[in-house]
Amino acid sequence: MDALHRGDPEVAAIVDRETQRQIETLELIASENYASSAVLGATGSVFTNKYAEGYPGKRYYAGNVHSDELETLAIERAKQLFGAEHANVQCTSGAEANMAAYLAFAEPGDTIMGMELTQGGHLTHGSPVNFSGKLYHFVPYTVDRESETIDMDALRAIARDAKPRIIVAGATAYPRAIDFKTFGEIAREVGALLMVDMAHIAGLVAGGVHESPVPHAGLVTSTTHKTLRGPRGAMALSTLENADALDRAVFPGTQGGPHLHSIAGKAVAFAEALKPEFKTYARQIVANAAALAEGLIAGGIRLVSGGTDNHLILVDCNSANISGLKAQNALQGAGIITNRNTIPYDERSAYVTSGLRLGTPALTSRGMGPAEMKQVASWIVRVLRDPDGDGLREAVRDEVASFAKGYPVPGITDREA
Ligand code: DSN
Repeated sequence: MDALHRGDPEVAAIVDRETQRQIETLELIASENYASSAVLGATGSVFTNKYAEGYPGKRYYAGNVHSDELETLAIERAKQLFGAEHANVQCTSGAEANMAAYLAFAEPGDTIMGMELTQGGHLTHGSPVNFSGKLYHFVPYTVDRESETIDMDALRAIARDAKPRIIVAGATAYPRAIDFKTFGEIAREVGALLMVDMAHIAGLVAGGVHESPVPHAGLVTSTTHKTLRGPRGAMALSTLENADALDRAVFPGTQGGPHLHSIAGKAVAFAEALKPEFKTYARQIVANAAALAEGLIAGGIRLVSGGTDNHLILVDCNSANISGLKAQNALQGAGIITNRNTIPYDERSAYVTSGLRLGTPALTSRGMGPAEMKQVASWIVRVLRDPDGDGLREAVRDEVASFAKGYPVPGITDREA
């Protein structure tokens, strides 16, 4: 029996139930993944005990000799992985990384361009209910109604007109490749800083299957727990020119003591992503998304933009005559975990939505390939076509559970006791 079970059986029992859920269900939330045992081990290490305000070599507390070693290692690995001149690995979340970015490079009230949340952007890209939309003058850009992709000519016209201080590229529900080179050209033309939030695709960038934003952007923010398979947390990369402003905006600008335990997990994840196997993993995520998309289309389901170039798919639930909310809940009943999402120009509310977002990073981490994606697509189509079907969800849930148990879960079924 481990220390948690001995010390707090009540919490241990909840953790055990969650562990079982993660084993028995199919995790298709595009932003979730399974961290390795090594990442979990580092994240659960004694670094959770330490305060270390400041940066390596310039701390405000004593006892940081090993914190300095750890953070320096994480920084060097992040720079190597993404070919960046500078890395800040202290950001505790993607939202805080973005907050630091705006604090560093804009004044309250300044104009910033970002992709509208309901079209695939992020809360911190200017949503009126978020600090970003309250403190800064965000000018949104959208996708084209027909192609449902970003129209770079339209974006250029908005940028020329708005003359933003910052242009934010990056999305949470955009199934297509993002043209960072053209974003960079537009930003230079209008005198803006290009900031890329690559949280969703960081693992694809690290694995070489999505264009890197680093050569085109003055600043890149990212979470570390999505396609990158690290611990829950974030980071920011920048040019040398922007390094000091970024670091000051992270600490002391927006954060206090860094989460060193999370930085330990990030260092491990960066090393894992530097291995050749990670390139194979990233390629497999994309191939799996394409196979899942094919299976859904074959089942008569419409996908936003007609398909995918990356790790995610946005299903138009109108093609199954249900809402995103209903689709998400019916699939959950069948052991298939997804999240509802608005689709571009959605006529339903952001709570109900007409879309369903699916992603393949977590299933790929379990070793599944295109054949398994075809099976998953057929379950999804069955449930979407008959979400209230008598006994259908229960029957699919049993099939899913016995199928899922055949695939190891990194960090769970391979963890040493
Ligand atoms: N919650 C994240 C996602 O699911 O995309 C974004 O912060």
